[in-house]
Amino acid sequence: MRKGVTVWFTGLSGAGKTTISKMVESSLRKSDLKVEVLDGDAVRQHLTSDLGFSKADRQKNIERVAFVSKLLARNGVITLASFITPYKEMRDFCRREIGSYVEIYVKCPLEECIRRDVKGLYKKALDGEIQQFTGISDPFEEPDRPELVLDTTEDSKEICAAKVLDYLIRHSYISGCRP
Ligand code: ADX
Repeated sequence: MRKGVTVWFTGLSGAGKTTISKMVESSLRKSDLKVEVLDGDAVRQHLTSDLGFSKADRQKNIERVAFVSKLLARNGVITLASFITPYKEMRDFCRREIGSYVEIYVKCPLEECIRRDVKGLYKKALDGEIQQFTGISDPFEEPDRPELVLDTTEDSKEICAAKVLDYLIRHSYISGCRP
């Protein structure tokens, strides 16, 4: 059985984590690879709906996802996990716990995320309607040793997805893949 891997997308809300992971997912599926997507907004509606955004709750959120990712990896699945994962200690936990772990920093300046404001949450956070919002009233510690950095202000989503696939091929997680 092929070795599973967790591709962990970290970055600010609106940076492009979900968009890129969906593109990677579709390419992997076309190549008949076993793939699963775990995404912050969806996971928080189901697996972690009891949790909020305090540091302790974010920690629990990430711990549960890491646990599921580990089970999937054990069964040869490529898991694409998209979570802000704002604290270094959380990402270090994932790396230790999951083992087969590729960290991808989806980089986008805060000003650009605020400009995009896809979900309208930055406006609410800036207006004080949402507390503890990452980048506004809660920290985001930049990753210091990600396997890959994707800059979504420089590269298109297609190029970003291609860079992820290329990384997975070069490190023998997959043998090839159609874009
Ligand atoms: S994490 O910090 O625990 O990794 P996660 O990725 O699951 O966060 O959830 C982030 C998503 O929840 C955001 O993209 C946004 O849609 C929503 N959200 C709601 N409130 C907040 C908040 N206070 N901080 C960050 N994201 C929030």
